[in-house]
Amino acid sequence: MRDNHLIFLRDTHIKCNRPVRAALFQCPKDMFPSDFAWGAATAAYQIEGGWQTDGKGPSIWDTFCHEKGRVFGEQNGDVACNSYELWEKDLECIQQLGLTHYRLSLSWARLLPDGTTRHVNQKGVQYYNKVIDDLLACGVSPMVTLYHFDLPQALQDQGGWKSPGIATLFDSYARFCFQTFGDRVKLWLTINEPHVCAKLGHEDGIHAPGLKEPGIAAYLAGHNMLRAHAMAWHSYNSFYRTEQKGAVSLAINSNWLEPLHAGCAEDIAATERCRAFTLGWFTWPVFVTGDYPEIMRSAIDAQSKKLGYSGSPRLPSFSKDEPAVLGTADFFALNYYTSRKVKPGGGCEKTLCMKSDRDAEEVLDPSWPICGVSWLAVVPHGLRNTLKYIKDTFNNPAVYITENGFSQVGQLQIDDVQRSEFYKDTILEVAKAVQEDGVNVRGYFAWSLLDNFEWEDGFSVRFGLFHVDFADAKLGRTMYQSGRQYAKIVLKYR
Ligand code: PNW
Repeated sequence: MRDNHLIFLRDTHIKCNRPVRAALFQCPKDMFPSDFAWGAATAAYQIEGGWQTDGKGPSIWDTFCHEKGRVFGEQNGDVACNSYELWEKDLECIQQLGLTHYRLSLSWARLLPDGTTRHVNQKGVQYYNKVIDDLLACGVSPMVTLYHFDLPQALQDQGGWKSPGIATLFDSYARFCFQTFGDRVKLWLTINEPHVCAKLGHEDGIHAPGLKEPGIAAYLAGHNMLRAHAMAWHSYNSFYRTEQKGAVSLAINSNWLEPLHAGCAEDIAATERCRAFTLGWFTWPVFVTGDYPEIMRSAIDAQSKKLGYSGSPRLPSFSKDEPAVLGTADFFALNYYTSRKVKPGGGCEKTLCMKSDRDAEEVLDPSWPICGVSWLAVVPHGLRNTLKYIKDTFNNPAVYITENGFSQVGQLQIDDVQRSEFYKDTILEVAKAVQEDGVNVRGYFAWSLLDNFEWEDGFSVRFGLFHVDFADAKLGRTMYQSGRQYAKIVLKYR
């Protein structure tokens, strides 16, 4: 069994500063460290189905999808890939790819149906025990996300992420998971993409819980996510680390950002603001200062003043009486998909909202190809730039790329040439980041193992390395050409 989860914290002797060849397969085998994690990722709600099976409680995504008009084609994750019953099929896919690691998330409401440890659903525990044990038996290390967008509905009914009490409830859930699975799971992520969760769920209302409370709720929800994350990290650190010897972080999504016009002072300033309100929002507290970026706070305060807002501060402060948020990541987990050019503007002048707080508009460069979904411009070198930025800004942390991918929409193409090329091009950029920029990249996880429920886009957007035939009750999995390509890469470099 490859049991390399600990080495990454101490061992950084990657041979670097070598020029990288123009084509990935011309690069030598030791282009990546020998213990590099080659993985694919999924999330519980997107694949599991079994939404009411064996005592699972409802989550906010169950509720959201069952409301009219929320999701493309009124689709939902009731069945999805049915990984709850077909896990062994997923395991076969993982083995066909030759992965060293698999990133999955736990459904909080499957383990704790009402969100609290008062009632544990043993069937849920058994399910994840089997998944973890099967992976280890096949020599695959699990990376486990505790929270990937699917809050137990019972906790939403008590205020969800807007309620301060959510942090201690999350901490209890996290401790339960460390206690139950931590003997075998050595890589943990607390919360996936707090930025997407907070903004899409509480500002834009396009993700569950579907709240549209612009300029207020997202900052509050994000704040409580950071408090929850910090408490869970401290719990691990105090009670589990010595014995279990794992590592805990949170997954940060970030676009690569550049000023629309390279020399333009306004565009440069807008880019800085945009970065502060996206990547900075969750990384400054955890990695840099223990508080939000100064330009974020001052922009929000100025806007509150301008619009005569007199409620409590929209961007909360961290209390000195709670576990510190600074220093609560054992590695940097990056979800990277795309890039943007930035210029000032985009706000809704007269009303409170995040857009006018940040006064920065993201635009696409017409030279970037769009793949599948409209937001996903394909910019592989944006990943290298982001990795270099992380090295320089956060003091050279160990980095896992916990998600990266390319989607397909419309006509099904199993021979997905463009997506195959994408994986080669992108992983070449990772090699350059390692070799030429000396970034301590420890792993790469493709999003996603399977075509799955792509949130508000339902099943219309396919990110899988395996196609899933949702029209057939058997939900057969078929490897895409991009899956074969990724398997070739993994085989050469693992
Ligand atoms: C991530 N955006 O979400 C999630 O972690 C996955 O669950 C999801 O399937 C994947 O990316 C692909 O979308 C994102 O609007 C959602 O920029 C939205 C954005 C980015 C990432």
